Amino acid sequence: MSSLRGLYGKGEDHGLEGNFGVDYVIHYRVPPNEKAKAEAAFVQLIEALTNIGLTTAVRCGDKDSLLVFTRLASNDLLARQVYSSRLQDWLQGVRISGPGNDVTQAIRDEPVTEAERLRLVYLLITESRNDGGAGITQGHGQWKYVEAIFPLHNNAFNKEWLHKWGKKYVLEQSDLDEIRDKFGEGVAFYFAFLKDYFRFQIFPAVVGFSAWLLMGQFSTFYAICSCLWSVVFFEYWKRKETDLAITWGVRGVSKIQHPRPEFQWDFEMEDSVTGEPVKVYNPAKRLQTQLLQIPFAIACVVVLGGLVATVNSLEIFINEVYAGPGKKYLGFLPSILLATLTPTFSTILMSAAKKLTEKENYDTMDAHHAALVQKQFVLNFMTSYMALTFTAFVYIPFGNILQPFLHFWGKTAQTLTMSEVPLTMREFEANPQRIANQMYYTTVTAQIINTLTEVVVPYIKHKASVKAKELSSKDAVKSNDQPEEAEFLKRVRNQTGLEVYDVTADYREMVMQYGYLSLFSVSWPLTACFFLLNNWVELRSDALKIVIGCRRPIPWRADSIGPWLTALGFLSWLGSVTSAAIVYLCSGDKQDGSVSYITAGGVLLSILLAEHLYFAAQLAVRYVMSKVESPGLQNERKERFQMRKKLLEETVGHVADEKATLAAPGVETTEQITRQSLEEEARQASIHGHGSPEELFWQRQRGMQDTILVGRKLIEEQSSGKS
Ligand SMILES: [Ca+2]
Repeated sequence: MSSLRGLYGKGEDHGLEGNFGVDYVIHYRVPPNEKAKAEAAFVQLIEALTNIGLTTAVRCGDKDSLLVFTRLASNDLLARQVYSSRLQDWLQGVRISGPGNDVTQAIRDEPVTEAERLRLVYLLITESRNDGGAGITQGHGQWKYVEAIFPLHNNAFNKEWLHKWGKKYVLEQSDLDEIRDKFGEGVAFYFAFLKDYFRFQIFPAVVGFSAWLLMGQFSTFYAICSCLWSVVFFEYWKRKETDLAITWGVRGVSKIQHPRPEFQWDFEMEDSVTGEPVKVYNPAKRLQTQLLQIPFAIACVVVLGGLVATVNSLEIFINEVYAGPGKKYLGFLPSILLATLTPTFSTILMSAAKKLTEKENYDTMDAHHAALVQKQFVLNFMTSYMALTFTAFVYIPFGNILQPFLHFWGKTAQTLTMSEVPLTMREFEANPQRIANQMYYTTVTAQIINTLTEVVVPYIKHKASVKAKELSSKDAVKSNDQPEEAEFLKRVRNQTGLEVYDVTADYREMVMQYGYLSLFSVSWPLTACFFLLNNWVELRSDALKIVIGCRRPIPWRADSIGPWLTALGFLSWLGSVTSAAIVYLCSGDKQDGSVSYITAGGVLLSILLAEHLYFAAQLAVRYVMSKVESPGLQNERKERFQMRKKLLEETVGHVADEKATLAAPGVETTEQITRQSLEEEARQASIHGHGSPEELFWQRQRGMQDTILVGRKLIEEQSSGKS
């Protein structure tokens, strides 16, 4: 079979050499007071890795930790994994054509990408033993000392990526394909979405700019254009998403579910369709927990809504009514309150959301993730849009109902200043410009702050912590490194300290931005212009964030932007309602809150409400119906399952027979070092020279026993260095 590098397309060599061919690094913590336990678990770890066919090598990590390097022991194993995974994909309906019977040919026809290789190795490491993996679950149970399992950045590619995107104005499909090959479809879908979203924004930016010049705030023309735009964009993206999934050969992968290791089941039963044992958690119990979402949502509304109403009315009081002493400085008070209290409250609510989702105890990663995203969305919706909603729907049209609030603040101010003379107050009058100022803040100021906190701050923090570590442990760690490995090991230790890349956070940022555009941009039509600028930078700064601020993500596959599509659809729909309502309520001279006007508004709103309640009900029914499997669908599933099972048994059994003579590759490398083998090696070395640095790296520990011995020695040294 071709060499390891032969499996890849051209131009990949450099990256592999840069990382000595390491597939994954396992950061293994050895707490000084649990040394014996950690050592025993370390031995189990190396054994488990070796048994599934990985070669291991151990080096010293930073303080009280080891770095376990792993890579697939043989090309045959890689070929078998790739083939089996592609075959499964075909059987699951993800791939349109099967990989054929010849393993070597199949891989030659479609070279293995880095992302595919890394994903398969990750699955090998983490999948349960029943599924043929090592069952290593990071930080859980037996593996609680495993702090992280991550692939290493391909530096050559990263450099080129940043360089290329920095010079280009418009990104092409090939740019996305490259990301897909290196980081998997999960990340590639995000960049694909952002790229198209950016392109589409040119339209509202141009229309918005013209509307701002010619018509100002609250123009009906802009509202109509903006709504049409969001409908078109949403429908376009739905199609594009499917198209991309087909191009990348991942359509339907979201149906292949990965079991969640933390899932706790009540009992096992036989699946009525497949006859296989399935682990079941009582659905009634889950429903009970899910019902807690209602008080959660109410808590979000009360806490964040209350905060927004309080702080906003205070701000209105200070800026627009109050004319007493210290007005200049008091003006900052509401912003400070909002800036400190909002993150505090949302952190508390977010951790509640996480706990709640964990309690809901989903059996698959996707279900868990979707449930969490749903709650996050509610929370973000409140924190992002509350203040604007308040201004657009309370302050501008019905400013009068704020009087009691303003009165309250006035009294408070009077008490606080303890002055006998009544404080000077101005007559309150709602100012429609207020919403434009708020929009300016969210589109310009907040976006700049966001970019800084997203990329610059974490980078500086990381650099500082690296420096601090270097200063505190200058001695032991470095002196053990072989000179030719020192640079590499430094890089790896560096990466262990980086954050985990979370594509969800990036999606959330963009979806929330889409919400501002769709819900409120009618009150300040320049919105899209600034978002357009921001997103040109965002595409590049997010790339930079992955490269310098995060560990390389596990290259998961995806066939869409996942639960965010629903959020996008919801925001598009809501945008049509809010835009219409804002134009109606805020434009013209209808700001006096007269009775006839409010009745008219009430009528309009109730029509809208009824109409949209109908849509919501329709959606809900569709959702529920899609959960109930009809007999026809069940039959189809049964047939498919049987076909899959039969074909898998036939084909994989056949492949396994073919390879049986090669024996398990991991075990092969653990043979005892005999005199003959040493002599043979010396002979080989004298013929070929001493081999590449990559060979040397892996040959320092030849097999499982060596790695275990060296690891134990390192643990011993680290702890004796302490005492
Ligand atoms: Ca981002």
